[in-house]
Parts: sequence; structure tokens; C-alpha cells
Amino acid sequence: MISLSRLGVSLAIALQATAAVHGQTDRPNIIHIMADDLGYGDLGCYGQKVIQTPNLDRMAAEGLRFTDHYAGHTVCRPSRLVVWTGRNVGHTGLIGNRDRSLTGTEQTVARRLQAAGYATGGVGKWALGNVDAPAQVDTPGHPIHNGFDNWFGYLNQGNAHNYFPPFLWDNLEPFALSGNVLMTDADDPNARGRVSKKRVTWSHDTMTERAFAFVRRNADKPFLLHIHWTIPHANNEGGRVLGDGMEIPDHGIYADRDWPNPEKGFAAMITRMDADVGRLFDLLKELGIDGRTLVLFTSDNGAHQEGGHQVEFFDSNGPLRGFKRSMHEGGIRVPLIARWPGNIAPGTESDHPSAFWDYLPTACEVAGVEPPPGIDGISYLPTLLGKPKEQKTHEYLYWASSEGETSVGIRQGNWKLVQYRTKTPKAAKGDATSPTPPKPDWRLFDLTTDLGEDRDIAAEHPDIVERLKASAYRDELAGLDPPKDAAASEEKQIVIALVGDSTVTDSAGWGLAFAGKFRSNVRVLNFAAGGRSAKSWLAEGRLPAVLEAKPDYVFIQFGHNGQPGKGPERETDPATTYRDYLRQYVKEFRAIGAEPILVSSVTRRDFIADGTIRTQPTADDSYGEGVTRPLLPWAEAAKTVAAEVDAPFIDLYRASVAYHNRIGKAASATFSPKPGDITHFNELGAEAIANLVVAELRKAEPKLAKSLK
Ligand SMILES: [Ca+2]
Ligand SMILES: [Ca+2]
Repeated sequence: MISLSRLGVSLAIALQATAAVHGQTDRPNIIHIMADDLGYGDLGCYGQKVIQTPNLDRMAAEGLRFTDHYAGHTVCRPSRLVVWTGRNVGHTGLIGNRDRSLTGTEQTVARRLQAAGYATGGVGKWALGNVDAPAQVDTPGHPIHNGFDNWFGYLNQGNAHNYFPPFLWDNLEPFALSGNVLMTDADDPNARGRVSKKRVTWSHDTMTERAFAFVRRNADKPFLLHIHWTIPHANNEGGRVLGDGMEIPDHGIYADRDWPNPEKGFAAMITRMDADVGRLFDLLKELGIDGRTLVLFTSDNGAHQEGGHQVEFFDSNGPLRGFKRSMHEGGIRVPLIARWPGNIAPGTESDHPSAFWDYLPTACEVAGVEPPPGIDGISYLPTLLGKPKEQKTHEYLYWASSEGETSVGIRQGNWKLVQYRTKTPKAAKGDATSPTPPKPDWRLFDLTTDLGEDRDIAAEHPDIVERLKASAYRDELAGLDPPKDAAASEEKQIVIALVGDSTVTDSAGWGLAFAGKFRSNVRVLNFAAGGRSAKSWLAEGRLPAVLEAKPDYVFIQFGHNGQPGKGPERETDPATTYRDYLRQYVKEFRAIGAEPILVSSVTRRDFIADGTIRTQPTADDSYGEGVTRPLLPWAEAAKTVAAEVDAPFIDLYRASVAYHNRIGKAASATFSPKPGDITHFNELGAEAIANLVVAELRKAEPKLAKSLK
């Protein structure tokens, strides 16, 4: 029998052991290196015969090489969004290089680790908060509002084509790159501000030095560093203007080769990047942190054929079919090398099918941090540690693309399903001269016998085609066409009603953005009306329409509007009156079997920069005529009633105060329709607040949260 004291001792030992793995000082560093447009076949350790990559080959020899790792997407921005959020494109909804900004509410990998005390830094291409001018820079999409202490590099994805830009961003400040001068429209209109006429300082070198400086600066504490290099991507505009889109100071060891210049430049970029990887490992050893630093090396999508580079010149896609913009393996399968001396066995290899959305949970597990809910990723730490039996696997992997001739890719085990578009983009727009492919089709390949996806065997295995399709349709992933099938429509339909003031409306509030968060089995009906208080909304006879709609859930949020004297029955309810009305609302909705969800109002106008919750109104909160709005008491009323009647409560007040404090006034201002107004939103603001509601909903009502995308 174990005595209590013995149990105490073993417990203490167990706790010490945990602390040794995840203690403040011993927590491992993570360096995530990502090249841009580097193909599966571009490295020696992945079969490259010509381009020299001795340092990455050694990294693989000292660590683990994944043979079946996939990017988040086949082009830059959607792939990066997957890295940051741990969700595949079926859930991020971004399936092409369209503009997209983070809102400062996403639980990025950097935010997660930053909150756990990690120093967080990044260099390279950001792409999810595009800005050009200093006046625009402080947006909620900026890395510093999404978990990074520091980001040095490009914010604008298009500008990142130019490797000799006049400046890069150091957080919110422009950092001049000496000697570089942009072409103007007078020089060449095709330059589009992305080609330089004076090319002196190569951005890759500056970003690399900044990455190394970050490592030196943070060597004595746990850190997360993203080195998201921009090479060997082409300068597409430079290719058109100069005839060579491979921008590099010199061709190094390839200068004398009998190759076209773009191929010399392509090879030279990879070899130069490889040398920087070698320097990074030298630095980790010099600082004595080599053994407690996990380094990952990958590429954001498959091989490119741009700027004069031909995929087959060096066989950049290796044995795979297709390249960037394809749902075939060559567009999405990428190298992943992991090195972590003492933890990862040298010279090992894994064919565990994994993807970019697995990075976030892996990084969280390595850091001893809980991953956020609602992600698609599965940590591949067991694979890294040589414990394949403990490795959880994906039911399937999914990609969808709005670019190129293929639109969807699904991998399950050895099977790969690729959907070809029914029509060429031109034909879809009604151009009769554009050739239409013979058949809209799903093509099936067996990767174990046909890695090059040469033989479509869909006709021989209709059951497998249907099974893979059914999984994606069941999960209602973005990019599927048609959007519904029988399985999805059989699911229980849920109706949500929104009741409240302007902050909840589709036009000025979070209603519309919130509706977009649910799968198609949920209908969100918006009954909110601007300028109403809980009392005036009811007095105007709006309740019967909600009851008729037979909602399953009703979200109720008043507390921002209700200016006195500006319309029939409009008045400002004191918090105590609001409380009484909420009780009545709850009774009405419960009577028809609907579950009320009480939401506290968003924070108003101003917020406190030290993160404290304001409980007393100031002069700024006055609506004039001597009426001053109560602040927290309004939200507290919702909380009180929720507790009384045992209804779910979403504390949007605290969530929005914390959010505004985190991103700061300048960034907050970018999502309001007019300066100083933080209760009415433009699209970006509505998205941000809807994300807060969703995050709180996951905690408050997990049953309904299951229907979120
Ligand atoms: Ca890319
Ligand atoms: Ca090939």
C-alpha cells in the first residue's frame, strides 16, 4: 500500500518531471522556416541532382524528413492563413490569393505562445494585412496585433515580389534599404511599383540578419521565430519588365553555367538560402541552444513556373504531377524537415500524411500550451519524437482552389481525389470560343502505385470516389460545388434569431458576419433594430415575428443605443430596467422552446488602455440632455439574468474591452465607419466582433458551437 506521504513524494517527482519538459526556462524554442514557392524536388535530400543544398541535406541527416507533408494551399496567402490559424482552407474559406486580413481576434500560433510567455518574432512575407503607406500600417491585420512582439519584412504580398524594395517594415516603422530605388510609371508602367531601377540591398539578407539578431536577443528565454523567406519566388513584374524574374545579387557557383539567367538565379537563390540555414545552426550552437531548439523547414506551396523558371529544368516537382496552382501533388506537397537534437532521431523519415494546419497544434504541444478550439490540425509531435504508434491521423486532408484547372484535392490514405473544373473560367463567363473540357469530373489516383497521378482510376472505384466526396460535403468545406448533398441536408436545421440594437444589425453591427460563421444547417434571422432599447424594441411590436420564426436560439443584446427623444418609445433604460426586460424576453422565448443566449453589449466609444474594465461613465459617454449611459452595469444586468435563469451568457463587453486594449486605438479606428465610433462596424470590425462572439459561444454553448464552420 502506498502511504499518503509516499504518494505526495511521487506526485512531487511527477510535477518536477513535467516542469523539466515545460518549465519556464526549459521550454523549447521553435523556429519555423518557410521558403516561398520552393518545390518538392528542389532540395538534395528530396532528390534534387543539380542545385546544391548541403546544409538542408545535413539538417535532414541530423533530423527527420517528412515524405508526405502538404502546404495549406497551392498559393501564398491562403497557405499562410492556414499556418497561422491551424484550420484548413475548407474552414478559413480563403481558396485563392484574394485580399484577406487577420482581424486581431484569431487565435494564431503566435498569440497562443506569446500568451504563454514566449518571445515571438517573425521576418519575411506577412500577406494577411496588406498595406503600402505608413499611414495605413496600424491595422488589426498587422502581426503585432496577431501575437507577434516583432515582425520585420513585407506586409504587402505584392510588394514582396521585389527583392530590392526601398524599405521593409519593422513593426509599424518603415526601415529603409539603402540604395534601392523603385521604377516609376514613367520608367515602365508594367513595373507596378514592384521593380527597382537601382538595386543595391537584397531584402533576403537584411531579413536574415534580423532573424539572427532576434535569436541572439532571446537566447536566454523561450522563443518562437518564423523565418518566412520570400525566395525562390519570382518577381513576376520584374520578369515582364527585365526578362528575368529571379532577383539575386549574383549567381554564385552557377555564374559560369550554360543556363538561361532565370535558371541560374533560381538555383543561386536556393543555394544561398541553404547557406543561411547553415549559419543559423552555427548560431544556435554558438549560443548553446541547439539542443533545445526545434527547427522546421518547409515551403508555402509547390514548385513554381514563373519569372522565366521552368519546372522541368531542374525537375523542381520531382516525381509529382503539376506545380503551383494545381491540386495535384506537385502544387501542394512540400518538403518538411525537422531537427531537434536529442529529441528527434537523426536520419529518420516519416510518411505520416501531415499538413500546414498541423503546425499550430504541434507548436502548442511542444510549448506545453493548450491549442485553441475549432482547429483542424493534429499535432505531429509523436512522429517527431519517434513514436508513430501514438500518432493520431487525419480522416482526410483537404484543399480547394479558385485558380487553375483543378478546384479540389482530397487525400485519404493512399487515395487522392482531384476535381477538375467543369468549365474553363472563360467558358464559365459565357465565352463560346473557349474550349470546354469534355466532362466535369472527379479523378482518382492511388498514390502508392502512381505517385505521379498519371492513371485516373475513378471509374474502377466509384465507391471510393463517393466516400471521399461525402466526407468533404458532410463537413461543408469551402470550395465545393455544388455546395450541398443529401447527407448535409438531412442534418437537423437550426434557426437562430438575433434581437438587439444597431450593434447587432446586419448593416452596422456583427449580425451578418456572425451568420457567416455557421454551416448551412443553421439559418440566422436578424430581428435587431438600430436605436432601440429593450423596452422600445418590445413596445414597437417586434416580438411576434420572432416567435413566428420558431427559433431554436435567440441571441439578445441591447445596451448601446436608445437615445431619448429621437423617436417613438425610444429611451435609455437604466440597467435595472434593462434587467427586468431581459427577464421578460427570456420568458417569452422559453415559452416557445427557444433557448435565449444573453450577450452583454460591446464596449463603448472609449476604453481603458491599462486593460481594466470601466465601471463608471465619463462625460464622453453622455448622449446629451443630461443622460449618461451606464457602462458595465448594463453588461452586468445581462450576466445577472443569465445566472438567474440558467441561460448561456456571452461576455462580449469584457471580450471587446480586452480586444480593443490589445490592438490599440489606431488599429481599432480602422474598423469603424467614422472616427471615434467603436460600436458601429465596417466589414473588418464586424468580422472582428463576430469572431469574439464565436469564441465566447464555444465556451457558453458547446452544443450550438458544433454547427460553426
Ligand atoms: Ca508561395
Ligand atoms: Ca518532375
